Amino acid sequence: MIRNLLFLVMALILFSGCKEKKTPPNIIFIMSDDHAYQAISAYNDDLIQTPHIDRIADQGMLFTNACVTNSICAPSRAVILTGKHSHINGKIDNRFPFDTSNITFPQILQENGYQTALFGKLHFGNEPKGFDQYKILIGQGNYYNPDFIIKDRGKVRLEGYTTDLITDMTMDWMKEERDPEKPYMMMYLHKAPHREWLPPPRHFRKYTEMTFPEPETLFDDYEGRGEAARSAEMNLLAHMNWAGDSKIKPENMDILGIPETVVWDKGAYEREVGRMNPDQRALWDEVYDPINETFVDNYASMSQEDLMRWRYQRYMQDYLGSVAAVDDGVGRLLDYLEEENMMENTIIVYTSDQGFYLGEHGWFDKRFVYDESFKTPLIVRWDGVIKPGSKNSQMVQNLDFAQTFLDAAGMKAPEDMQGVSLVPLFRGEEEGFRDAVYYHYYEYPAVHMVKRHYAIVTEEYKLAHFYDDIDEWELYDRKKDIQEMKNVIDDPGYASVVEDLKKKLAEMRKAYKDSPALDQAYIDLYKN
Ligand code: SGN
Ligand code: CA
Repeated sequence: MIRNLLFLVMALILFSGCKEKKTPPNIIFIMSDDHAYQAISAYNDDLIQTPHIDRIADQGMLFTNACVTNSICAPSRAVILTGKHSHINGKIDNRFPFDTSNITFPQILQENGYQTALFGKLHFGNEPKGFDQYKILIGQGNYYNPDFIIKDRGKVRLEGYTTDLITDMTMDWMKEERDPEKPYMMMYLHKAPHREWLPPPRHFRKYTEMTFPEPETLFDDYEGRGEAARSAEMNLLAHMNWAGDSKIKPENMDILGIPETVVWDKGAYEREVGRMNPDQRALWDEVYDPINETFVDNYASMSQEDLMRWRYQRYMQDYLGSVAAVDDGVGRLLDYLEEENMMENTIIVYTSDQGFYLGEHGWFDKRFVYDESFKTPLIVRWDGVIKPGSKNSQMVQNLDFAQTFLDAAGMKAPEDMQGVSLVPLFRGEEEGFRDAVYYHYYEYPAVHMVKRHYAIVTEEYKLAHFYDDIDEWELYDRKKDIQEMKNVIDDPGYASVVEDLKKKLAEMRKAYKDSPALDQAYIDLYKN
């Protein structure tokens, strides 16, 4: 009897011991490139249905105010991996390679027993550290028949549609290379829906036959805003490529006498559409030739306004067809995880490297601190921790991922990381979360000509300073002017708000170790 009791007590102690030492969670980080939250039905169902991405939201948490620190591809990725702002990790723009002496969260996870892998677009100009396996696109990558760099194998060309290929390699790794003895952290990183927006053949017809609602600000004349908005080159009518983006064949541009928007307008078409194999090309021509023919027939009778509307529709058709393929891929991965009972103790994140303009303010692209590019989708599922179907409106940033994952894995983050762990938010504890975020964009002069600016954003206001070859401040009242159409910096009614925010912004710059001297150093980088 006593022996039995002793056995029971021992078993209980052992059992509770096991419970204490929980296995760190697996982490699946899904990120697409330039995926606007407006094009995810969990956020907005006016444009597209994304049933699979929405599944993550149904079972997890939808962040309605997630944002980035610097709205452009490679810098955003560097912020995510290092947990540090661009001015600290050094990756301020897409031009210069990532400094691999930075410590990244995958390196820390790997050193502490995680199996790590990365598939898809990285865009760093070099190969990543801290991964047991990786297959990365070269630079921006291509939509069809892409070249990849595979760890320890070098460059290979793959045949097929890139979004599907990235999903295939992710699934293959899950099935064949994953070590069941270790927790894993896997990054599944789509190139889509980045420019030039080429959908897969299965979505050609559906999306090109659709007509999409126009944003209210499609014809913004930038009058109520600043010089930076007026001088940016992101307008659908003025700056989008006719061949490269709208898929008008170069020879049809010649017939109609339409000049190239930029010198690489036709080149971008050749680079992408020209890459297709004969079978892919035949399917493409079947759908895109008639679009071209109708355009050639109608062009002479179209007003500038008609052309703007036409370009918006063309843009949405290809962009959303590309998004649909991402959603298909997410669905395949979720199905697999569900079928194999692998959802337990697994964090699944869906996000984008930044937001994107889908015709708002007449624009495409990103870069600005204005909402559509500053905000980014973020949806997280973590069974047993996150309440299914929950929403969170805190101002979380891509800066927070590194500390979040280290925290979830029970590891201490390096002192110099600058984000905040989101794990308490996952648990529903929102008390005392930050009340303002810092933003800083650098890539100027460069494609799209968006001027350098830094900003402070609170729930109520957005104060931005555009500098370098300009010195302009802008203030937006986020509650009263959701579309950010009126810069109220000179409105006397906001004088005390401006004063207060300028003070807070200066404090924030100091706290994050940013400074006028650094701004100047990064300007000088462009002069050498
Ligand atoms: C390319 C694109 C731009 C885009 C940048 C950055 N032109 O230059 O439109 O802003 O990349 O994109 S393209 O026609 O060559 O694609 S990012 O996502 O890599 O930051
Ligand atoms: Ca991007």
